[in-house]
Amino acid sequence: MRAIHKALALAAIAGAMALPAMAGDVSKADADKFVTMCDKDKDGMMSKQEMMQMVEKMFDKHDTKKMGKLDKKQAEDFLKDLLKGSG
Ligand SMILES: [Ca+2]
Repeated sequence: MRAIHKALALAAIAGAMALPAMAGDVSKADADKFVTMCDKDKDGMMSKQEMMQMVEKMFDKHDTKKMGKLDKKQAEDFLKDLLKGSG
């Protein structure tokens, strides 16, 4: 189940990055911000583990009913939050 959860989160990220309507133009600055946000060990790079931890934290923040899932509105806010780079 854990692996499926991570795969879904990865898919959400990939979708957020790929969807122009959601992401607009993902600029270098956006990428820099995203990497910096995820980069817990400050090596200047975003590992898969670092990204997943950040995504899980963000997911949990929007999973206000603690159901382990997001409805469409929550998912929208989740994606916006991810791309905004706050967390
Ligand atoms: Ca890192």
